[in-house]
Amino acid sequence: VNCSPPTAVANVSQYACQRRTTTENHNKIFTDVMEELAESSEFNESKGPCLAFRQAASVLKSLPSAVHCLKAIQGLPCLGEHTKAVMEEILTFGRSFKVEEIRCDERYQALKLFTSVFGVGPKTAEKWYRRGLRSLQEILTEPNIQLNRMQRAGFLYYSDISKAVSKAEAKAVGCIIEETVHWIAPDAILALTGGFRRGKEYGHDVDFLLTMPEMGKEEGLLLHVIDRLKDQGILLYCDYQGSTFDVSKLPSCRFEDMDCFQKCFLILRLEQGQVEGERGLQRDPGDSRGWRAVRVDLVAPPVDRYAFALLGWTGSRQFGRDLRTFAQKERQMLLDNHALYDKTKKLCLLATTEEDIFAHLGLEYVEPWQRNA
Ligand code: DGT
Ligand code: MG
Repeated sequence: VNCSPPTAVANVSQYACQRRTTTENHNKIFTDVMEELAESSEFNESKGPCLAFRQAASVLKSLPSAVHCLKAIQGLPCLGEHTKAVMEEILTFGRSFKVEEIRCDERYQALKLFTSVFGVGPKTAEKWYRRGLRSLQEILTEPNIQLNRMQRAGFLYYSDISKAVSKAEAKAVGCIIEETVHWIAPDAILALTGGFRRGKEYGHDVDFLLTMPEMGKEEGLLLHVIDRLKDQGILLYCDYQGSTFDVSKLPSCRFEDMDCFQKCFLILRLEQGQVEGERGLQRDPGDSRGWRAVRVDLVAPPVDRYAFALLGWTGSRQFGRDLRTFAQKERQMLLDNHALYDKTKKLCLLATTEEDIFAHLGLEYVEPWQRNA
């Protein structure tokens, strides 16, 4: 085995926003394990280890080739002793005993299952676990459990929503959204965001950003879109959140929080016939209904916030996290989905494109398909 480090390794940045990470992951055998360890740490509210595993996975995803021995990762940032021990185990035995132990853990299994339901976060999952519940069936038949509207939809469409959305399905959803939005407002600006903008083949939902070229005109837009989807008979679920955006409170700088733009979390009915390559096909012989439910997010910022929202909603989550950390630690700036604030100059920097934001931060531009950190 050739153990010399890849030449590029010497200057891998600790920040994902200074690395280029495509969907081609040469180190999946390590990163899958690390992401499971991160998830398990998250369930145990161990924030430090959770972040460390996510950062390590992210660095490995950016490497141009597979790691075959520990020597090859010498000098790489964000790989701590714990991570290296896990990698050594995988290199020696082809598996991680630590992660296999976690996979067998009753609590981990239950929390993973419960949080796979739309509308169920770690807190609710933990509450159900403590009440002795272990399966989805037990939750549905437990008389004292009050599900909210989102969770009821989550259970109702569970088998569809827990199935990955393909690129072809995302494209079909894009056609529906585009037609709907432009029927209402021909000059509306619409963009695909999230994982599919980064070129991913599969996703858990389809994310879009929409706005109007004239400030303020975006205000009633989402409600119109929702009405129109309802009229078409394809709106299975809708959670609309009005804007709580307040320019005078910029920047909010609550990193992990949701932004304040008007948005809606939807479940749409997608006809199989509308999906390219699926026309006339019946994928699953047991499923003859010819449609599936798909999770769709729509976010509508005012146009002067569009670039920040686009950058934030394109992700990946880790890429966004590192952009904000880089801004703060290296540039004394605060970045979120709404704005970029220069603490030294005490002013908000304007941007109409993502390129503007990278330039303000003194970063080389990273294309969406290189942000799969
Ligand atoms: P997936 O699972 O295939 O849909 O992957 P993504 O990357 O599309 O993830 P998704 O749909 O959960 O969110 C799209 C991006 O939007 C994500 O990369 C980061 C951003 N985002 C979504 N929700 C939040 C949030 O609550 N806080 C912050 N800071 N960012 C968020
Ligand atoms: Mg997504």
